[in-house]
Amino acid sequence: MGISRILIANRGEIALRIHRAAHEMGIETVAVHSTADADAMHVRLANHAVCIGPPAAKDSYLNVAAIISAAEITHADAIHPGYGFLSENAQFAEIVEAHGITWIGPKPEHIRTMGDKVEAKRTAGKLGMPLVPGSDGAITDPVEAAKIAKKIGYPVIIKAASGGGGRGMKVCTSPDQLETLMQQAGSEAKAAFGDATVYLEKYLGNPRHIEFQVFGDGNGNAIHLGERDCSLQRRHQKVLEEAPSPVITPAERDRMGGIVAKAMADMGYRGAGTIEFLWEDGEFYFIEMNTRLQVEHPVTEAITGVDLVREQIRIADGKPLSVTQGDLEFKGHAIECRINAEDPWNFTPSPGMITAYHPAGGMHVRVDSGLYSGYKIPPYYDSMIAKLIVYGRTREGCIMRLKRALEEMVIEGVKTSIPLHQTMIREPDFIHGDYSIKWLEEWLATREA
Ligand code: MV4
Repeated sequence: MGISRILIANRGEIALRIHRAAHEMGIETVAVHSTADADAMHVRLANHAVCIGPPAAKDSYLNVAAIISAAEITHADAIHPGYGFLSENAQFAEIVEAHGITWIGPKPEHIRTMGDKVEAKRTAGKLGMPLVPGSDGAITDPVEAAKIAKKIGYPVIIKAASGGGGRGMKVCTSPDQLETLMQQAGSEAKAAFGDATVYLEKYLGNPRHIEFQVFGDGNGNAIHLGERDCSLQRRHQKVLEEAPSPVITPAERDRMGGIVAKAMADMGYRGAGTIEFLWEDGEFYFIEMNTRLQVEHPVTEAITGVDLVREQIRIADGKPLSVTQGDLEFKGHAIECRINAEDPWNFTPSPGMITAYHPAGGMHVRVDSGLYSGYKIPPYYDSMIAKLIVYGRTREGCIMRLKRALEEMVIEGVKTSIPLHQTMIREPDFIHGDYSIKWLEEWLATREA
C-alpha cells in the first residue's frame, strides 16, 4: 500500500522539486498544466501529464474540478499542492480528502485556523509563543482601539484578519488618525478579501523577519529545523534568504525552536509549517504561520541534510518523522538567491525565450529551476525562474562561493535579477549580516538618488 502516484498541483521549479523527491522514493508523478506550460520541464519529466485549462491561473492551477478530475483519470492517490495556488486552501484540502485522495499537507482545520490572522495569533498565544503586544483579537470599537493604542504606545499598526503577505496594513502614528485609518483598513480589507475584520498591534520600526521551519506527524510529535532569515525583501517579495540567521545564537535557536516545536506537538500539527516572527532588540514576536512548504525551504535542507519534500510525503503516507530533534544538527551556512525574469533595477517583468542556459555547479551549489535552452518563459505567472542555493561551512565561505556561482550562471534571452544579487552581496551591511526588513528598499532608493 502507500502512496504510489502523486499529482503535482503546481508549476515551475517547485513542481520539478516535488517530482524529484517523488521519483527518488519510487513514486510516479502526474503533472497538471495550463496550455501555456505544455513545454515545461516538469511536464516532460512526469510519468503522466494532463492539460487542465487555459493560461489564467483561475482557469487552470486554481481550477479545483479540473484538478480532481485529472487525479481520478490518472489514478493519482495523492496530491501535493506546492506553494501558492491551492496550497493554503482548506476547502481544497477537504475536497481532496473527500475523494479518497491523500492530501500532502496539514490538516484542513489547521490550514483554516492559520489563514485567519486573528485566530492564528490567538492560537499561537495559547500555545506559548511570544506575541506582538496589541488587541486581544479583532477590534471594531474606535474608543476601545484608542485605549489599547495608548496602553501599548504609538505607532501602532492596523492589520486585516484575512490579510497576510503585507496586504491591508496601516501604520498609525497618533490618536487623531486612529479612527480614520481603522475605517480605511476595514473597507480596504472588505474590498480585497470580503472580510472587514481588523486587529491592532504595536508597530515595530526596524525588525528582522525570522521564520522557524517546523514539522509534525499529526499525532503529537513535532520537531523544528531551525530558522531562516528572510529580511531581504522588496514589496513583500523575498529576494535572498539565509539559514541560520546571522543574529541568532545557538542558545536562542534551541530556546525558540523548543517553544515552536512544543506548540506544534500540542496542536497535533501534521506536515511542514513555517512560523513567522518579527525580531527586534533580541526579542521574537509571532506574526503569522504558513501551513505549506516555502520557496526558501532549500536553505534549511542544506544546513540540516533533511529532504523536506520527502518528509512531507512520508508523513502524508502515515509514516513517522524520519529524524528526532536529538538527531538534528545545524551545520554550516546556506544562502538562496531568487532569480527572477525581470529587470534587476526597475523590476519590470522580462518573459520570453531563453537562448542560452548554463546553471552554476560545483561543490555545495544547487540550482532549482525548470529552465532549459529554447524554453519560452510565459508572461502569465510569477517571474521567479530559478533558485540558486549555496552552502558553505561558514557564512563568509558561503558568500565567497555564492559570488563564484553567480558569476557562473548563464541565462540569456531575458533580463534577470542576477546583477542585483551580485551587487547586493558585496555591500558591507550584507557582508556583516547587518540588515532589517527595510534594508533592501532603502538601499535601492539610495542607489537611484
Ligand atoms: C508588522 C510590521 C511591523 N510591526 N507588524 C508585513 C507582512 C506581514 N506578514 C506582516 N508584516 C509586517 N508586520 C508589526 N506589528 C512590519 C511588517 C512588514 C514586514 C514584515 C516581514 C517582512 C517584510 C515586511 C515588510 C514591511 C512590513
